[in-house]
Amino acid sequence: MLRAGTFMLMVVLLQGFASPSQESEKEEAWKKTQELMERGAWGKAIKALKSYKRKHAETDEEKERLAGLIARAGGEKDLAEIQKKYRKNSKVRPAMKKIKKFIRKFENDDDLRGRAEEFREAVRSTYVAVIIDFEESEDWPKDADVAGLTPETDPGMVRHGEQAGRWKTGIGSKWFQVVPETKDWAPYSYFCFWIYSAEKPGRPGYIWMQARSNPGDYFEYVYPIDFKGWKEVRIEFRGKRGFGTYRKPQWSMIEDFTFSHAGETGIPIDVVIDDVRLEKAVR
Ligand SMILES: [Ca+2]
Repeated sequence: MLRAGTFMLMVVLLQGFASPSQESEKEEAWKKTQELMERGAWGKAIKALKSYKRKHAETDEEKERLAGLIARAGGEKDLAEIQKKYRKNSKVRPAMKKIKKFIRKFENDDDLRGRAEEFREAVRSTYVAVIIDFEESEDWPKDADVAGLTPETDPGMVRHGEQAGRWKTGIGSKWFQVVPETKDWAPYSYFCFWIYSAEKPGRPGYIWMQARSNPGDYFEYVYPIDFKGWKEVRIEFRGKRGFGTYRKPQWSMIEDFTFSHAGETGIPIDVVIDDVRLEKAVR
């Protein structure tokens, strides 16, 4: 009785011992993986997650959950690398290109996408000055209604932020005027915006733009609307095909900026404009 009882006790102990040992190995591996993730050692964390998945994932659900974690850790690693590289070399163009691709890849991950967008805006703010972005938070031109300028909120019709400006002519006045926060345009090289035209007009419509320093002193540019779809306009404002000059305007003291449509052609336009900005020349 004693012997049998001792054996039974040993079996129980062994059984009991074997299972928690595997359990603890699994727990240990998970703990290590978590630590790596918390430390932001994403390269090592990905390896640990893959190994954990291979050795310890039993159910399909668990495998799927781990595959999701591996993909996400990959995103963390990529984002950290993009930011690190930018901090090191301050090269705007490659950073913006990479972050754009990243945002597309992780568009359904609110956290990763959100942080990537924050980084993109921080980089952007080093070389961009907003003239008007047509956001709810902004001061809209006082004469927006009369000019037929209304908020466009369809995400597919917005290039930056949450809103764009839909400009449908033929309602009242032919122009709207923006008073930009940035008055000194001298450090900038480009005047840029996005424009969408629903229809390719038979005869092109025109947008006439005027940057005024003093009353009567202004820069002007005429832009034809002879296309369908989106276009990004980039005008090098001191270039050969840049703004024309009337009297003696100064880039260092721009008071206001006016968009007019059609000029004398009288052709109505229906366009969406967004992300009107100045850009510095950057690497
Ligand atoms: Ca916008």
